[in-house]
Amino acid sequence: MRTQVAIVGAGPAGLLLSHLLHLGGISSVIVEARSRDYVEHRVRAGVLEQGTVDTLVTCGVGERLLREGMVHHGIELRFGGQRHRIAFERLLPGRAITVYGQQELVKDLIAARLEADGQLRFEVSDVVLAGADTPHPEVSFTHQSRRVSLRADFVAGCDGFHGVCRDAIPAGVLRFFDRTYPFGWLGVLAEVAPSSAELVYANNDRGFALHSMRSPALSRFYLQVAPDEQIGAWPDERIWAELRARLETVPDWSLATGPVLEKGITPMRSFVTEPMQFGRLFLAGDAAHIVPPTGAKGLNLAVFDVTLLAEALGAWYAGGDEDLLDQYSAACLRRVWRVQQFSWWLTTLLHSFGSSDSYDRRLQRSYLDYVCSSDAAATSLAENYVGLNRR
Ligand code: FAS
Ligand code: PHB
Repeated sequence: MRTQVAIVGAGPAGLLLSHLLHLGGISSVIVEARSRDYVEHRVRAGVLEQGTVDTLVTCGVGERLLREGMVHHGIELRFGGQRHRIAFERLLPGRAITVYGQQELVKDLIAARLEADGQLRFEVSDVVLAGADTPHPEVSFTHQSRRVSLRADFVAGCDGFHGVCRDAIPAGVLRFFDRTYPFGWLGVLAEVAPSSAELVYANNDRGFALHSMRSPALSRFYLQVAPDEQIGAWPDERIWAELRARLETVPDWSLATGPVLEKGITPMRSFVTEPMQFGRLFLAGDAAHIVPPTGAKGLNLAVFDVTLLAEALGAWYAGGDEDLLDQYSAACLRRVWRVQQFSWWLTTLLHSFGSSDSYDRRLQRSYLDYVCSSDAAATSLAENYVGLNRR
């Protein structure tokens, strides 16, 4: 097979990149390890920054997002028996977030690619990259029991944290920066109407809890749990009891419960690869960086990366301009590190790190009181949360 850009991974990064390249008249082939059904039903992120929504609408895949996405103009912080709303519309007029499940975005992107006769190969195995540092890189893989060699001008590594592209770069080229956290997140998808109109971030002595949602009939919750927690230790009854203990801490508010449709535990880590490129191989999204999901940034950062990569590849094909390709990694990393710092900071502010009577706990409470009493502090949180401007 021959294409202009070989893309490994059909998550948000790979799919959006392929769509953006198509709009620019550039051919691509996506190879994905999982089935189409699996990637379209993998429950993950839920919050889109303003800039992400603008990008998706502008490139023609935002129609259902605009119809079904829930636009929110604030979030609630809940701690010490009080609740405080961070009002985006007052602090940042015109800026908002949209709640829309990542799997819905994946469905929209796959539909758009297939409608445009996009080349997607699902359920591939044994993906191997060769020649990344030559003008003719190659991705070989097995699909439907046949070994295929895909030759391309460029390879986009959009295969997530556990993919193969990052490891295809020779040892000694990359530097890794990482941080692990002494807890994980237990995520729950439940068939129950949200008990809050907006997201609720709860800092509680028992641990962090988040009330999010997916639709007027579907709620999404997260509980801070031990890093080695097993989902088998969390029957539904225990999940609801713990969510109530951490969220029903303010007057006149109770949590509605319903059937649990899906539950799972996600490890928490911060991770950055520098640089994000090697020869004709470019890493984007989780293949290059991971943030703790507290700030709802992972998906949005993936969109930012591929927007820059599509622009850079477009300039190269249009006239051989290599500047944007050469600057890709540095341009992405400026935003990656801003998002890394915000995600680490919000995680550190909201999670319990052991004793509820410690110096760190007092620092958390002091900053939470400050965010709730200072527009300057609240605006800083808000502008990072809704997403800084796209450059
Ligand atoms: P993805 O991981 O989405 O996609 C990579 C794709 O590559 C996958 O489909 C994978 O099957 C495929 N792949 C991997 N290896 C391959 C190989 N060798 N060959 C071919 N294909 C291969 N972010 C938030 O903002 N909020 C959240 O609440 C949140 N929750 C998360 C929960 C979990 C369990 C995980 C793992 C991540 C979560 N994230 C969350 C982050 C997540 O949303 C990512 O940021 C987002 O999926 C990034 O998209 P991609 O970079 O496309 O990577
Ligand atoms: C989600 O709805 O999945 C979600 C929302 C906000 C976050 C993290 C996850 O900070």
